[in-house]
Amino acid sequence: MSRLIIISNRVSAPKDSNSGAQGGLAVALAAALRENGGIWFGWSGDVTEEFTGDINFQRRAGVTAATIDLEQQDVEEYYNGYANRTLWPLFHYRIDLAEYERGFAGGYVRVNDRFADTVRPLIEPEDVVWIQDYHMFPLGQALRDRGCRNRIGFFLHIPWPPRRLLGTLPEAADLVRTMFAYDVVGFHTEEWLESFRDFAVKDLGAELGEDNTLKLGDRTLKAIAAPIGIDCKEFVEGANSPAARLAFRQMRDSAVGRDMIVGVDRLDYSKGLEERFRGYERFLERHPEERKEVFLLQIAPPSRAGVESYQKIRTTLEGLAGYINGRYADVDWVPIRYVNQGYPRDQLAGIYRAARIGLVTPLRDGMNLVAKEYVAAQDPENPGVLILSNFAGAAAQLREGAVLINPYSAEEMSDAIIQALRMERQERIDRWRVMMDNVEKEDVIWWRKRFTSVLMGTEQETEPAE
Ligand code: GDG
Repeated sequence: MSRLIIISNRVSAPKDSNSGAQGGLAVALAAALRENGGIWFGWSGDVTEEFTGDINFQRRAGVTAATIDLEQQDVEEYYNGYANRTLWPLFHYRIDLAEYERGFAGGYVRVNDRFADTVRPLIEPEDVVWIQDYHMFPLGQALRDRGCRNRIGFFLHIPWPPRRLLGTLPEAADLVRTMFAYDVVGFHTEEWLESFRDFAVKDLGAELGEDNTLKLGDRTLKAIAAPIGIDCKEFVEGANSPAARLAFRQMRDSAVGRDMIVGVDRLDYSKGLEERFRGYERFLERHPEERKEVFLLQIAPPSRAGVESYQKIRTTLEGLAGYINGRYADVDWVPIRYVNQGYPRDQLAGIYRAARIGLVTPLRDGMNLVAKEYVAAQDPENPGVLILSNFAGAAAQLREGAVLINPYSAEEMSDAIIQALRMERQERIDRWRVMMDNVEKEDVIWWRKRFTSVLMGTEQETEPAE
């Protein structure tokens, strides 16, 4: 079996797989690397005065991590800049927030070149290179320019925007052209894949071949949909661990007979938290009889604090939670418990399990692993209900069992909450079963194998469920 060289912005190989708030990507990739062997390469998260290209190797929880430090200017232009102030908002359909600065674009290319220069000597001829996410679009081309002839794949963890939206990015054509350096490009859903294909064909003149291939000049790539999953087995075990049981009991005790609705999201405007609070407020307004019967626990660990729009969303949410609580709270009841910190995964699993409703309502999300974790954590005899945004990638797989909503509509959210609260146990079990079947089958190992088998050319087509 070939070694995997995984390259992503940050190497978040866990120091201890059960600590703190980890991104979905981190959890998924550490599991993949433990299976295959190889190296995970990326930025350390540290800043150095002058870039040296020195690599720091560490063995962490069964994964070899190789990291480099970047300069402050790199962090501003590449990470806070192009990645998180240009690409992230644009790819989440927020052109109103996207900033198109030449300095950001230049910094982005410079850092990708730095990655290429430092990782290139680590790549052996038989290795398969797998590049992750929107921070690294041009890295494949930069490696080719340095003589790398290995199989190189790229996976995008966020949505791919429709063609005319992407067209607002000044470097759009160049960015997509460089992606033809990859052998395989993966997306979570058919929808993101189609938008990519649309741009490649209509704006670049790529030719659509058989078997999902696209040809541009002398390069041919294969573009596939491979929805990411969670480590379901591990998560179910976690949900039954002593820490989870304790968290479950504490939550139930503190709920004093009330139904809990839970939301767990990185604090990010794409997660639709403002709309969620407004939808929940509409529910409180419409259903006074339910007011003291429920509460919303929103866990939202802060992220990307160096980007202004994230500071703004934080302030907005604090104001909104305060306003809703001020308007509806009583001496013995608070409608929203809004928490800005992360919890260990096992504890989180216990919290999911104690919740009668999982409220996952992003305005746009590549996949959304919280939806799957919520499903995996449920008690099969008495599961809760997942309310899921139609605009999360996860909706393509979980649509049969979840209560799907348009997150922009406070009315739909309010109706869905009442529907979930009143849902009979048997319907909850039936809905949960279909979702759990998918979460179990299309888990993170399935995802990794689906992508790497196509990349290594050893695939036995396992199409994702529609
Ligand atoms: C990107 C894409 C795609 C959150 N709070 C705590 C905590 N978390 C964990 C969750 C989950 C992860 O963070 C979040 O994953 P998501 O998938 O929901 O979202 P992003 O971070 O935006 O991830 C997304 C993903 O990449 C993978 O491709 O699904 O669409 O945006 O695992 O549990 N974990 C702990 N404590 C917390 O308080 N331990």
